[in-house]
Amino acid sequence: MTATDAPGTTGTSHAKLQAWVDEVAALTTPDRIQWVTGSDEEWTELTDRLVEAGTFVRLNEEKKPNSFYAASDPSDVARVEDRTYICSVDEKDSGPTNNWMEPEKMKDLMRGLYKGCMKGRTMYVIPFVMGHLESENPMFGVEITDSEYVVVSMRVMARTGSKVLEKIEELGDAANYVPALHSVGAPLEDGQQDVKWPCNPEKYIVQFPEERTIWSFGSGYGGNALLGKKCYSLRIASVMARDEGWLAEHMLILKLISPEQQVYYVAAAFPSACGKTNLAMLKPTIPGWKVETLGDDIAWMRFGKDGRLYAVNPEFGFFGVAPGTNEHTNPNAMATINKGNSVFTNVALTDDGDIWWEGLENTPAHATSWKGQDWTPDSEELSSHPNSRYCTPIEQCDILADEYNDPNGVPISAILFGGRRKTTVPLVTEARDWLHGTFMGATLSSETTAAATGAVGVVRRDPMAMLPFIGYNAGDYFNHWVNLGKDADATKLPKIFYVNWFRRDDEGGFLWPGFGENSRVLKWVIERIEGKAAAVETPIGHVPTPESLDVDGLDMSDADLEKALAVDAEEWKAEIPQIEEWFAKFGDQLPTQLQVELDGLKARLGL
Ligand code: SAT
Ligand code: MN
Repeated sequence: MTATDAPGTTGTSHAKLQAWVDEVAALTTPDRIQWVTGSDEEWTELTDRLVEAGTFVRLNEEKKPNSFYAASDPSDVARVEDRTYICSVDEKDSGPTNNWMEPEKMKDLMRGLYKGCMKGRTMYVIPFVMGHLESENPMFGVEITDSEYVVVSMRVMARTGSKVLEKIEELGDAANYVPALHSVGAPLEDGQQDVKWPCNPEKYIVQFPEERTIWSFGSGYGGNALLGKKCYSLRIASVMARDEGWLAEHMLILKLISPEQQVYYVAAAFPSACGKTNLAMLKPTIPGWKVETLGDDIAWMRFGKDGRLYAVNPEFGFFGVAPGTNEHTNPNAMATINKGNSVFTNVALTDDGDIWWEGLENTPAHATSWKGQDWTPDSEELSSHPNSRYCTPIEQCDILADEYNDPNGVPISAILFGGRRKTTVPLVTEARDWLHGTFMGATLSSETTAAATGAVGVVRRDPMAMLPFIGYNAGDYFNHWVNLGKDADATKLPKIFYVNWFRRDDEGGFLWPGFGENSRVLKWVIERIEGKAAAVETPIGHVPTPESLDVDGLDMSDADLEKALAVDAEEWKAEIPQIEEWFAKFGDQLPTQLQVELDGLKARLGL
């Protein structure tokens, strides 16, 4: 049997798409080809297959209906940034923050890996759209994968299936779709027994920006394998956005309703595992304020006819960090996952067929850890990997804003940048203008987390929380931000703020309680926009006076509040060489406007 005669469900009338699928099948030689329809029967068939293979454990129907537990290979638990490449034609277009290889060289290398890599497996073809199928210019993709886990997860995270394929066929050559090829890289010899989590020690996550193509090999983990997410909606989409004058950003989108029923939309960028999902679904502690959510990870922002910046969440689900999520930190996420239809990866499995993780209420007396070992509260090892995830449908979220379904998105009033810093960065700082806000974003720093492999807790610059996701030269990306501001009506641009929920006191404890209390910061942000709240001008921007922040009913000493808001000139002076070193990486690609901002900051610090 040749690969292209592999039995399978029907193909497509779209000649170019069919040709690509045939070409991939000929290279990867799957036993079967299945076009993903998105039907309920298909979900049942796939999840049954995963249960049979041991990849999934079906959870207790009463606790988590139609939900599944999976434990990955211990080596395949996070995005692999050192194996992630932007293979632009010209090396300069990927640098200095991305890995690069000549596109043809990478393709040769990867063709070698893909050759026969789907033997013994089914090759799935997943038509999907990021954003709305009804939008003016639907952002299609087609992912080919040999992983049922990926198919099931993609169904939660993106709009997939026959309806999407029909639209691609209807549009014919006018349909722009991103071909995205994924394999776990674990072919099966005849009669060879599969493992629960097939993957390959050699991994490549590759974007070809000019061709708008994605090739991924060797990993089954979310950000490496669900190619609609980071690979398409950030890396490839950021290139499209540069070319077309919009923004593809690593941002949550929330709707804030004041006691006077005024509505504001806020977008916020934080590095992975720094609380985007919690902020997106925040339950305000201050009376009369309400939050609804639109997205927790990605925002596509385009200018509307009225000159304002409108944001759309291209995703269809939440892929949230599990540990630390509970009824206090994120009651809305808990309610969402408790409705079921979810996949939990690398958490602990309880004896009654439910899931548990560090920080969740009702600690079980015994559970099976993500590594498949007995776990009790006395165990030294964690029950769940720090980057363990829940994957759950966004439409199950009780506080999902109606506007989520509007293909035109919502007009953004404020953009927050934030990182995880023990010192230096105050609770909230308002930028003087868009350019200063761009400088704040470009110099954003955060301590690394478990969301990527590598050391945790190391301070690194993470511009706009996009360091692992900018699909082109980061200097050009800064320039794109600068230019958007230059060309826009300044009065209509979102105001930019820099927040840090993670500042510590001398004993190492958090100064600010965070979570629902962050509504107090959101209130100040809105009052600044309305011209109502006071601020002190500091070398780094406008910081709240202690009186201007609503701390009514908050159990926090004046001294701690002052420390949380403090701008310590010595700490900032120590920050300058790091920023200079960071900017030096960009050479003449750094927009002069940002150098001018840095010079201004230095002058204000008396340097
Ligand atoms: O694994 S993902 O990249 O999708 C999640 C994250 O790290 O933000
Ligand atoms: Mn993310």
